Amino acid sequence: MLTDQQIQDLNQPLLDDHQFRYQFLTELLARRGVEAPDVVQQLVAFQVAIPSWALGTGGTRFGRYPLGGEPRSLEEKIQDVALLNRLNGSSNSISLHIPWDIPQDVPALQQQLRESGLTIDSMNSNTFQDQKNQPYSYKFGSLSNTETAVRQQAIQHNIECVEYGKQLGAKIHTVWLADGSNFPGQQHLRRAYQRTAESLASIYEAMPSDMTMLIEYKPYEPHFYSTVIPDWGTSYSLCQYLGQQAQVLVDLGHHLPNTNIEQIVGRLKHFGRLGGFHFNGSMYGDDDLTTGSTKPFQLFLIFNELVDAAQDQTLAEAAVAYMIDASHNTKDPLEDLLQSVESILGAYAKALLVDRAALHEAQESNDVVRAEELLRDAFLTDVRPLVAEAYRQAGGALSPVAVYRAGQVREQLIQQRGKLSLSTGL
Ligand code: PSV
Ligand code: MN
Repeated sequence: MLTDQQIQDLNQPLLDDHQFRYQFLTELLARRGVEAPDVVQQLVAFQVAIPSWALGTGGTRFGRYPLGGEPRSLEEKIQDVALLNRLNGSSNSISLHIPWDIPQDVPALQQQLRESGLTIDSMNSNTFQDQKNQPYSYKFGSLSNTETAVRQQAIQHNIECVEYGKQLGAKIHTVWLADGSNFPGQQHLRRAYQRTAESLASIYEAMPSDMTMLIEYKPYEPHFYSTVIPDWGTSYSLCQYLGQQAQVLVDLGHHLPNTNIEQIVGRLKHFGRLGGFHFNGSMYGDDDLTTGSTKPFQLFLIFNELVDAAQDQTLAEAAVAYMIDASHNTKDPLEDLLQSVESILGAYAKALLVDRAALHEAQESNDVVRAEELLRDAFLTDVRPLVAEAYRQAGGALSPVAVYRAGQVREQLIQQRGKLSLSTGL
């Protein structure tokens, strides 16, 4: 499957054009006082984790149209992420969802990860589905359930994930709760929150001191009247209750239309509570579209906040774990993931071009037009040569999707794994 040499060979016909465009942009940016190689270096260092559940074809409740060659095991999922990482050099870790990805042979898995140059990013618990042979149902909630036994089962499941995480070297345990209600009066809203906080505290206590708990929020789905953790404020309050090892996770698709997500990012950075990010594209809700496909300007504004905070000496340095969280119903999942990473790197590159000193001056003097133009100027710059150069310097493909297609990867995967192979996930 696509050797490094093949990737380099497939780069050859694109190299001349790339060098011309990169050189031109380098000169253009130098006139503005921006060193292109510095930006490229930051792009090379930027890594976004791939979730194990995004490697197969996703579906909706109406149907699923698998395209074949999906990974049939955790080992094959790791192979797919390793391939993505060889193509773009930007995806050096994988997130696992338990029980979809229960490791069977931990030492063998560790070896495979080492050989592939990958690490485990986060462990994700699943109390949004009932599993076979599970004594209690999550129909009426998990960590917030009215029944102690159900809550205990959900807590135990989370602690099991923490244990797998410890074995595999994961430093993050992510909790997304589907808990909520469908009808007014169904759930006592305050008591459901209180039970959730107490359950989370039991999980928090089981974490080692170098592990972070990320608490993800989402306004609706699967419940349509109330969700126990619907917004960043609720996640933030739970983090405050739990302690320093708890952080808020922002999933781009988990906001109602027109929510100012960049402002949420700024607030959480201010409080030192932004711990993680799930990237995807959204038009209406949790749509799972390719990152940057519908609202590229919003993605840029989010990165603008992240870069601004990273460069602010008054803020404590705090790592943010970046991950893609999408389901691919229409496209080849691997192509979709390559496109997503490219959009993310592009938005990051543009945010790095913003003249922060000038922006600060414009903001302080209330020069609205100048401030907006400074952002537009960065956003409208074609940064694709910078992203391609970052891929090249990381030993990857100048155009990952083109090389993936030219190397006939999907065809080979179908041949190896079959037309009907199915991956675990949603
Ligand atoms: C829920 O919609 C979510 O965003 C959570 O991160 C889950 O872990 C993931 O999607 C997969 O269901
Ligand atoms: Mn998510």
